[in-house]
Amino acid sequence: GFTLNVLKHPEFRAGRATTAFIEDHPELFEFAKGGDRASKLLMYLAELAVNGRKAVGATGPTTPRYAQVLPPPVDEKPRIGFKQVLETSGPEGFAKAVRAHKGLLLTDTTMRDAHQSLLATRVRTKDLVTAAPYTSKALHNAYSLENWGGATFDVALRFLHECPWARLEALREEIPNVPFQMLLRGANGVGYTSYPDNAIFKFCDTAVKSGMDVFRVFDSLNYVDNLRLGIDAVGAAGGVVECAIGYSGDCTDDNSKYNLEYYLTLARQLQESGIHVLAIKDMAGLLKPAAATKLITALRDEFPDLPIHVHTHDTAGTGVATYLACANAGADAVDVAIDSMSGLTSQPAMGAVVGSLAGGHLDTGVQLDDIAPLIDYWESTRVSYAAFESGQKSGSAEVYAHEIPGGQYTNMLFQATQNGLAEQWPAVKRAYAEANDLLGDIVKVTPSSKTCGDLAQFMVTNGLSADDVREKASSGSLNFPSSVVEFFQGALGIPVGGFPEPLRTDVLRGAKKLDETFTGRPGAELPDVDLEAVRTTLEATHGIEIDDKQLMSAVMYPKVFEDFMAATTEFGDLSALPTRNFVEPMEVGEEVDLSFGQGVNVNVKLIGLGDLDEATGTRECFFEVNGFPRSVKRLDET
Ligand code: 3PY
Ligand code: ZN
Repeated sequence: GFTLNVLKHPEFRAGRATTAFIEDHPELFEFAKGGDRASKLLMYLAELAVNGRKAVGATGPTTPRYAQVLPPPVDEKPRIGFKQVLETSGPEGFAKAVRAHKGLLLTDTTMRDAHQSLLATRVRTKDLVTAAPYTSKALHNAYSLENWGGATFDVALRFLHECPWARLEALREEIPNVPFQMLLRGANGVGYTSYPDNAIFKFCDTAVKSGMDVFRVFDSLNYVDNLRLGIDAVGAAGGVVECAIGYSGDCTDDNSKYNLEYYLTLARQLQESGIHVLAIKDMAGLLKPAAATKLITALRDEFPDLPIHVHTHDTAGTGVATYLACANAGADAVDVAIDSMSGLTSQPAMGAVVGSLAGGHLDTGVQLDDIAPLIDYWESTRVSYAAFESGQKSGSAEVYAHEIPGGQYTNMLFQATQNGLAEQWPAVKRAYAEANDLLGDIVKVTPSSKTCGDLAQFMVTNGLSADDVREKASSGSLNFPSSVVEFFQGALGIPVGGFPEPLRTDVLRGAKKLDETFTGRPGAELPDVDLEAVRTTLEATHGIEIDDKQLMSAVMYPKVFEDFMAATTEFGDLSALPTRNFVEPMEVGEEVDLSFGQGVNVNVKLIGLGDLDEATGTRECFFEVNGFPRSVKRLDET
């Protein structure tokens, strides 16, 4: 560490130091309190300077220098929105108002799925909150803003070193009028595997208390028992239960196991479970316009009072056409992203949907002129996340064959490219389709999509065809990825139509897990977690009071939470750092302005890096802070 020596300050030495000195230089006062925010930030800058970008998990291209284009300030009071309907009439009243609304309603996914699909979920709270006041104005009449859940929870803690709950509360503070929406992985919460039931209940309750409104509940296999657990937990918390059916295959094909009858039967079961809204979750972008017309028309006819909300990804480029078909068939709401964060594996562009329906009976009520500043803001903000762009250049209708979900597609492409296996990418896509066949043609979304992706990579790496896999599995000579073994153990639940045999038995026998299987809902076999015991342990470890939010972070991600606590102890609150400097190590001679709010800015310049100290394994980083020399020692892990 280091300490600022106020006594060495030239003005102080010259005898001019009075209380006014501290008032004129609050940043120095900050620095003088050992363990303060600015000195911790210097430690983060030193970490990047010494060890590169690993703290943030960035491997893509160097971040260009580009100024953020800020949205205009908002000085009027927020207009009344659906959040107020929810507050006064509850989830049922909200559902009624949505059904009664004449135009097509929009959900803006920019703050969750769009950046999960395009930028590896890396968008920071700081950049979300900057857009918040203006978003609250331009989208005052939206169905919701999807801004939480899915992978954002994990990534915030793991890579952004920030608290997901603080994000939720900060956004709520700025946006009082539009409902917030999150993606809940049913019995898997915001994780990758079943949690004890009481953990899911407590998680939903805590989320509602922190400002969450609409919970889109899904299950990776559309397994109704898993879905019901999520439905019950959200219902008990007082949230809007928006239950999603994952869309697979093509419902115009009567011979497919995912035909119209499949969806209608599932929707009936969900309606009986007490949902407020039905969502069609087309996570890969497979729902073509004709199929959309058929599916939504049939659902609308059978469930006249149930709001229908459609989610797609624009992977093939058919998203807007699909949404227009959905709207015309009676869907109430669709998911779009601000144009500069849309398209490809993200959601279709908001402006395209708004423009297409403007002036007609389905007019969205959103004005293109109003969203223009958000398009500029996100276009400029996205530049600072260049290190997380996947490099995908165009959409492709190949998705109808491989069915890779949007977020996973960019993720796998990015990894293949970073690992120097870009030329294997076509083989991975083909293998993904074969892996899906081997697994029995499953619904593929987190975490079942990971199982399928792992099997595909395994096949490509080992040069195995589907037949090879079947043969070698029967002779017990394959060491399958653990996610594949767990899938066959029933750890995700039971897939539509059951498990494929003899592959299931072969895989389980090979892994010596034949007698370690789940028979129904996996979470039903887990004992409740003793939440108060976990809290007590955390309080003892960290020497602080642990609130429900921290408790639920730790229950969802025990190891990641510990790393997060260690990182915040070390680096503190990183929000004063511009995103470029959060991602990119400073170059020698480079300066950065840290803004601590209330006009307090601290200028930091990197002067140089010392030689490796063989004895301690550290390297000294020399900075100038507001012109004064400071140095920090950092363990060199390169
Ligand atoms: C997630 O689970 O994070 C998803 O986005 C699934 O579509
Ligand atoms: Zn999605």
